[in-house]
Amino acid sequence: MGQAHGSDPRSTMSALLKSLVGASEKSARIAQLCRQEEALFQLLIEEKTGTDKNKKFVQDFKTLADVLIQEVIKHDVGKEFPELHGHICGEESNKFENSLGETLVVQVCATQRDTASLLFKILDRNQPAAELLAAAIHQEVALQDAALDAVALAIPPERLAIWIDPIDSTNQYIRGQASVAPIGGICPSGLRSALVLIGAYDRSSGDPVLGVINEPFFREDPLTHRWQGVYHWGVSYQGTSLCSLSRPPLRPEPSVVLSSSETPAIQRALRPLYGERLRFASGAGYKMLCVILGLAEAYVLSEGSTFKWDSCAPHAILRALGGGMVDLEAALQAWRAGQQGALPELTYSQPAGGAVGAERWANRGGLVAFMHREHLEVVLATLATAAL
Ligand code: 2IP
Ligand code: CA
Repeated sequence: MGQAHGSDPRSTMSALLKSLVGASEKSARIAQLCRQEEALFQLLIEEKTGTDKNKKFVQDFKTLADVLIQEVIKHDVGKEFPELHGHICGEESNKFENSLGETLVVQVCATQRDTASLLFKILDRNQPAAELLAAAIHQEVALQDAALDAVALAIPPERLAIWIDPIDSTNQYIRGQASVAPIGGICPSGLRSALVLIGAYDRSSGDPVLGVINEPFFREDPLTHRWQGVYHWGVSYQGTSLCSLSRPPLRPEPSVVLSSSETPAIQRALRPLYGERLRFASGAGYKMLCVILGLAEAYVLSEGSTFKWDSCAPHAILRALGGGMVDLEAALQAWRAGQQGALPELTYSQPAGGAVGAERWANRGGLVAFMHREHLEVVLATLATAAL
């Protein structure tokens, strides 16, 4: 147990929740900084052409932003909770090769100066960029959140493990417009869908337990043009549910949110159910957030194109609000077999058999994120009889 938190397990657990929220806030600031500061934004959008294309590193600054954020979360949370060491994982590897062919390990160093000099090497001697990033990485984040302070929970951190998606919807993060008009409350594309996702799951059951979703690009201040973010959290553990949001109602005219690359067969099958309220949006985490906020009754995905780090945090929040996330293929199989009681939810501790690399952690059967069980049943009943 982290020494700083005394022996009361409830204070340890709320300290973990606070630590994850704090890490998401720092991550959001780094993400905002990379879009806001010219020295960093130029690196982010840089398209390599001609001979430069062969330079391995700089073309990957977008990946560096991801890796850095992931390392910051690992470092800050790991320092406070040594029992999580080796159990904080994410999408990215922290090894990089720079243009000189040196392999460098991206990490948070003991001091801001050391981090800046490591970044200086990684960033091909770009000092302004290295210093800006190092300052953001070593900045203290002070949370002022009475609701968070009031949380008392008893979940031993040594039973948990963590999935991080440092920036979900990377494409929109790099190229997304600052303001895209929402349709039915949902932004079809744009920066809004770039999110920081941090989820904790039970190491033995694989169930999602705790989730933090941070929206770094929630609103742009019209005067300063600076980004303002917002975060949401939820906990669901052994019958205890707590959330920063309240459960949205099931609307009489429900809507569904899909990936713009969802198959025509799924779109055809769902059209009669939703009519014009078939919505499209970028970002897997953002679509899950739309269900959490009650902007869509479901997010249906027929492909195995999301990963554990995409779904863990939103799934924990959905559960905290009485919703859930099922494996679409397995749920349809259960439904067709008449086993309609407990539908198979996604779990987070087991890699997919026979897969290699990132694929091991894909949600291979697709998914349905839902808030209301009765609505999930309507979706499954519709898809179970459709020609997919
Ligand atoms: C991606 C991102 C994509 C999503 C894909 C995720 O994560 O959220 O937007 O596809 O499933 O894995 P789509 O937008 O079609 O839903 P990342 O941006 O972190 O690679
Ligand atoms: Ca992702």
